[in-house]
Amino acid sequence: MKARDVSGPGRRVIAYVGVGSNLDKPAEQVRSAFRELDGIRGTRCVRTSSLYLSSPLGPVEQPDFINAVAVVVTGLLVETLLEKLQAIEDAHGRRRNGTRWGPRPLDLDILLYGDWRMDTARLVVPHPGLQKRSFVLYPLLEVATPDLRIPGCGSLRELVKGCREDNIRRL
Ligand code: A4P
Ligand code: MG
Repeated sequence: MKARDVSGPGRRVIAYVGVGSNLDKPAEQVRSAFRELDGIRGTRCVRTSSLYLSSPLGPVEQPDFINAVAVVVTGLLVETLLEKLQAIEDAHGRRRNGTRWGPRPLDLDILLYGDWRMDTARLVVPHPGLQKRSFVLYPLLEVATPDLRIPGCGSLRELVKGCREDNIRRL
């Protein structure tokens, strides 16, 4: 892990949060998640992407997703931020029944947390799906500079070049 002390007073980190929903009025779920991100203690949601309609990725047959990316500035440690995101997912009726990649009213993933790299049982940052997923990279490109460094993967510009824009539609 590339550790940097963000616990001191006034320390702030820019984090990118992937937002996804494919149940119970997905577009509304995503818009309300943007507001709730801004309501997290010590955290501001400073930018949000457009919403994208995307075909489900993975082995489970399920409805199309609405995906987006939010930029937050936070004083929270990454583990605390994850807890807050999971509390928001729970408040949106997220059931954790062990089905990975199943349909969900709300999924909030920490895509990036500053320039951190970490790989623990609870958290992998950058999010492992980020590099290849069009429904993450294209909204990310809307809210970040193409020069953004994705730790361990090069620049956002390079990743987008290697990822076709099919299977998503900007709304
Ligand atoms: N976890 C580890 N790293 C992170 C991170 N960076 N951010 C852990 C958030 N959580 C992280 O997540 C399972 C566990 O991952 C958490 O308890 C946390 O400790 P989960 O949200 O409960 O389960 P999941 O989402 O089903 O699993 P996973 O592996 O996170 O799946 P993904 O990558 O979220 O993919 N198709 C389209 N078109 N759009 C989508 O948004 N999403 C998925 C789920 C599949 N297909 C999709 C989409
Ligand atoms: Mg997830």
